[in-house]
Amino acid sequence: QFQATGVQTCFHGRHIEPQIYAGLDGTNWRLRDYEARDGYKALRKILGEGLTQDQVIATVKESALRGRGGAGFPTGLKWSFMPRQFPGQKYLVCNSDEGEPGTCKDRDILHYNPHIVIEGMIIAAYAMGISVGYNYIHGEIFQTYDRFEEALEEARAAGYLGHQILGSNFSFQLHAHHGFGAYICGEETALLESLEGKKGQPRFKPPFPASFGLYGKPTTINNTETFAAVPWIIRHGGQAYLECGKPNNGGTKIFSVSGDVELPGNYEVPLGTPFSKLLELCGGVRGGRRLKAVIPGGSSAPVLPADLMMQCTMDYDSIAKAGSMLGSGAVIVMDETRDMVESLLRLSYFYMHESCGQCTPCREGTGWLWRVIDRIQNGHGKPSDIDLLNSVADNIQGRTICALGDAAAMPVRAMIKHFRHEFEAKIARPNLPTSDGRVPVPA
Ligand code: L3W
Ligand code: SF4
Repeated sequence: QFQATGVQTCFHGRHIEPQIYAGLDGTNWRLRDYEARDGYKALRKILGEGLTQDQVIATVKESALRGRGGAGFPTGLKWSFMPRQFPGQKYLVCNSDEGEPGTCKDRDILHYNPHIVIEGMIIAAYAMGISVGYNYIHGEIFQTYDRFEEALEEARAAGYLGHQILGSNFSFQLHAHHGFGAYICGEETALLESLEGKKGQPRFKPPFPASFGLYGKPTTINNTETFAAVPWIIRHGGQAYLECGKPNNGGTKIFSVSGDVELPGNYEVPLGTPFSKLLELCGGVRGGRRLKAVIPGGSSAPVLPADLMMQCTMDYDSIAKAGSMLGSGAVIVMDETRDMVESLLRLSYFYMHESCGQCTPCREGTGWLWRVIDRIQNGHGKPSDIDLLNSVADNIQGRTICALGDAAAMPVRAMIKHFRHEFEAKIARPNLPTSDGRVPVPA
């Protein structure tokens, strides 16, 4: 059902062209098609005009591009962390291990427009003086992986990748690496461990990958969509990109809209677009029902009730102010028929299943959360269970090696904060039918 939808949006009184999805129909992904859409012109501009590393990084800083993988960290700032005069090997890594429930944008970028990621990575490597890069692609997408390998071959054959790119003194080797489908390998340090051939478990941070990354060497890791934004920024300038969005939130963003909407799909719109406008683009709530709640940034982001969400614009600052996160941009829409306890049960199962088991609060706590929610959902809940859930969440959040622990705890606290009455109702009337019509049999 999902379509790559480059939405042309009138915003701030101006038309904003989609920058990543423009003109894509699923067949025009090859090098010649990409070149016809101004592909590799940004790289040619840099090499032809002899732009310095500092100039490229300054342009990216000016654009206010923020990491599209979930954290929203300023990209230009991250690039400036890379030590210039480091005597050994430095690495560039693209995190295409998209696994966040609700998120399906990176696989579509790679599938519909692989060269835009390759060009973005070449420019990043140039800016940071890096000669080797990897794209770590989620293990459950096979056709897309093969297509990316083909695109790499095309770029090598055309002289965009490899030794002395386009006759310059700049060389960059880029390789694809297929993961194995574990959610935790999308965490940047687990990804590095996996890339090194080890079990994919997160490392303590600091040290950050910028100083101790792949094989212990300085490494810059960015999300697929982040790299895909770079060629447009270089061609049009940092200021133009910034102006597409809003201050501190430059450019367009791809939102994977799923759940109870008429037209689920990937929508590229300017950051700062009102949520109501995005909902309208998706055909509105399915079946003309009323909106109940939205998870605005992938399953790790706290849920927001409809009235709060309708006041938000789709950007990092507005969603954070409302008490959630823009995250990776997966917008999960829930209509009035959704059972919030049941939805939380599904989410908590995911985090229990995907915990790498390295730290006790996450390994044990995610299982506790799931079991307590399961008993409430299935008619065995006790009045004290709601406080127990909050207490377990408190004992996970901020006490683990990586953000998966927080991601498991935050949705629980938010669901209870906004929909406590639904938990209380299930506990008070344990034989309330579930959404599939089943009547739980209490103990
Ligand atoms: C050097 C410093 N580098 C921070 C770097 C750091 C990283 C980036 C952001 O989690 C979130 C998480 C998920 N010196 C630095 C520094 N850095 N300080 O900046 O770091 P951080 O720790 O804020 O975030 P993170 O560990 O990258 C990402 C949320 O995203 N999320 C995840 C979605 C999952 C996908 C997917 O499936 N692919 O996108 C969704 O909301 O919960 O909070 O590079 O090294 N002083
Ligand atoms: Fe592993 Fe969970 Fe600890 Fe992250 S928080 S390192 S997933 S056990």
